[in-house]
Amino acid sequence: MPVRLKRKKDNVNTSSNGILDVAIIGAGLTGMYALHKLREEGHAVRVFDRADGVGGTWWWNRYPGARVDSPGAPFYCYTFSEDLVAEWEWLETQPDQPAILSYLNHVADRFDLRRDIQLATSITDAAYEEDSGLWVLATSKGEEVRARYLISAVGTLSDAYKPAFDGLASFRGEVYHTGHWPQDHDVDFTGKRVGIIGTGSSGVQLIPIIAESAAALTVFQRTPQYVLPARNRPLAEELKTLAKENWPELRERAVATGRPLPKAQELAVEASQEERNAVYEQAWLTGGMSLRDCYGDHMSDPEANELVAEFVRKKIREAITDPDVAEQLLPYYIFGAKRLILGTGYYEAFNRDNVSIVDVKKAPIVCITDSGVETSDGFYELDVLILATGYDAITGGLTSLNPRGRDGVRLRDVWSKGVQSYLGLAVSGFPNMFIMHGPQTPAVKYPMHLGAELQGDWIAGIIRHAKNGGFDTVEAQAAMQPAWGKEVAAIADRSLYSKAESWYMGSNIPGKPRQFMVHLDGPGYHRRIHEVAESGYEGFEFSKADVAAESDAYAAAVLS
Ligand code: N01
Repeated sequence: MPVRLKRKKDNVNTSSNGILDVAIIGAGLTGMYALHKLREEGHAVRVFDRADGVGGTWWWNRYPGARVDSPGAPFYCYTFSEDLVAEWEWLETQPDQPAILSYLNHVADRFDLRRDIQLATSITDAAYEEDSGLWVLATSKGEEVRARYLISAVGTLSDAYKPAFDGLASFRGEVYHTGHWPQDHDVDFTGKRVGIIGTGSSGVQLIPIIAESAAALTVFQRTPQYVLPARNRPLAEELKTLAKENWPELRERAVATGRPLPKAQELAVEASQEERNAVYEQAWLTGGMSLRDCYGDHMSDPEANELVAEFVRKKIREAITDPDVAEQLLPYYIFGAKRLILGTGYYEAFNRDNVSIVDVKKAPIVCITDSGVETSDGFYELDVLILATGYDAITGGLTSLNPRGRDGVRLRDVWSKGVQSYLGLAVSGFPNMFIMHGPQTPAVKYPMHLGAELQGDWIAGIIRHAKNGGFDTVEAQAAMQPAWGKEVAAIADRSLYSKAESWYMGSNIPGKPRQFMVHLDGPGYHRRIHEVAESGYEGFEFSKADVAAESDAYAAAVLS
């Protein structure tokens, strides 16, 4: 049954014919901004989210210790409203999950977003209808929703990955995934034998906290990480003032350079050992991403990268009392190629008597039994098992919905050998569908909220362009996609980010095509999409719904 979306007094933006102008999936930071922007443009918009509250990743990731990493406060926020910047008070350099969620709730109230957000509602199917040029969505509530445009704002880290361990379902203790932490109760580790699989950002934040109360904590580590000290602390008054008083310039600089504050230009390879050590020590004390950012060549020159990598290894050796344990925690791959992690007391946790580490690269997990984890050289009895095993990153949120484009072609089939997109915003064969913070965009390498705003503005612009021209359908031309893929890959090849296994590459998910999914030049990306807009949206085809239906050969063409 189509949902009748009637114009209501309290809901001026819903359409009178029951058809939305825009349906947005996801009420996280991208979806919320898109709603705000598109509603300002006069569109009938509705956002759907499976969660019971707004906030996306910050709604789900409630595990103890969850807090933001780079760039942290006061820059981890929306930038479009100076009033919002002026009125919100960040208290810490790395705000924790409750603080970020309150901020996002404040934004939802401040801009009256909630009236157009439908929570606790999953989109279970999304299909493009050729004749009408509309997207037809099915919801978990049994509704059918029709919309001219579909925006995926499902998030880059929303599709929790649970490895298919044999016997996982048979475990009789408590099992949690960090990305689906219980909403309704605190998890009590007191006196329990806890096992955690995974030492990415989530595991690293959680481990020292569990260690404080668990009887025993066993960390199942596959790959050691470079964990930098977060050094979360109260946000200095000067920084608060600097941000509030100089907001337009800081925003402008962030748009132009990807950073609100200037980046170091000096090169590690050109500094003397003495100078470099002093700079590294200072950066280690300052915390956050200072160590990565204290020289300009860490992520481009392998020699500089090895210098900073060795400095971190030295710090790990110093932090851990048992040299055998330290040895297991030492990373020997490109520093920063896996996302860098900010920790608090992470390495020190391994000095506790109740914490032990198991190298599951050497002795892989064989199965989970009803009472614990069995590896190839031992059995670990547990009361609680935590999966800090990450996400089907960047694409998983959308491919798990698996929308159907023209001729019923599924996105997962189109992307089976790797992502194809134009500007990371649109996919040929999926007219009127736009993706925010998707693959082949700088989503995770650019200030998050600012990136969402620039993409949201761009999408609003192309929809306006179509509307003004009397067009119903906008579609990326298939011919533009290979060149875009090459452009993204070429930038990645010039950096060190693509030189290690990571979720940026899809290598954390068995069977996922290996492809560097992130556009590493954030400012360049935003200039590029701006130029496309200025050119009248070169590479997009605009048409009327009735002439938009394509030949039967279409499916074969996109799948070839
Ligand atoms: O996930 P991850 P995450 N057997 O993919 C291991 C953001 N974030 O949730 O490295 C054994 O990084 C896997 O091992 P390996 C941030 O962008 C931000 O921790 O693949 N182990 C790895 O150790 C982050 O990068 C914040 O060899 C298995 C771990 O599980 C992203 O989210 C906080 C395994 C997964 O690490 C994801 O972080 C939290 C298996 N079969 C998250 N499968 C902040 O803002 C996987 N692993 C601070």
